Amino acid sequence: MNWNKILVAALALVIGAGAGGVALTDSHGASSSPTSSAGSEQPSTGAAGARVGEGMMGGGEGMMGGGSKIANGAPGGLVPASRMEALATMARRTVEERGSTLTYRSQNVTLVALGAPGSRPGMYWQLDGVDGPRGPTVSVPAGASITVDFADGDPGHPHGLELTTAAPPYPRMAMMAGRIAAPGAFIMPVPPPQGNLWYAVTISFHAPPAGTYYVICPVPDHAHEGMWATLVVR
Ligand SMILES: [Cu+2]
Repeated sequence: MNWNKILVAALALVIGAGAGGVALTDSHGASSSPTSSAGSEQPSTGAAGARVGEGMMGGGEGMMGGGSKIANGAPGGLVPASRMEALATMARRTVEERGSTLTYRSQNVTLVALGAPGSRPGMYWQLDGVDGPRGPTVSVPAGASITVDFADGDPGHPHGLELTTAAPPYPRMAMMAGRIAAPGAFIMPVPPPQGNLWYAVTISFHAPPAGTYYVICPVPDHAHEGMWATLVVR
């Protein structure tokens, strides 16, 4: 299937039919297609999506349909902000934190990734309760099973997530740089919060081979403006 066309169409839906969608259509190319095996090993995201979303909006079955290899159930369920903040606090208590590096020793990694949840201005990730921009760095062991509990906590801005092979600095269309680093390591952008309810999506994937990867937001300009963090597989 034409992965890029589907992605661009879905992005346009989320972002609106404005300049962003047009620019994406103009700039996408065959070179940025993921490998044909992308998603073949990914676990059922329907069940995972329901973990955070608790089925409020049928978290696992998104606009792409249950059989999608890339969408991972976007858009996710609407979840109270307090619940996502509690998950982040819990994650921060269990991860080893040194400076802005968060180290997981276990093979089971649960990362809480919140899109610019309002505690500071600009485009940034908050991972396990630690704010970017351009950070923090998350370190996981090789072979880890990684679950990402994601939500957009940023009033007025859609956000998504991609684990990419492309290193910063990022162009405006960061999602067209590099490729998705592991099957399933992608979340289609979701709409901004509705009051105290945040759109949340959970994905699970296997850590890619040892190396350095980056967690970016695929919405145009966001990674360019600092919405990226580093994932080291050691
Ligand atoms: Cu974003």
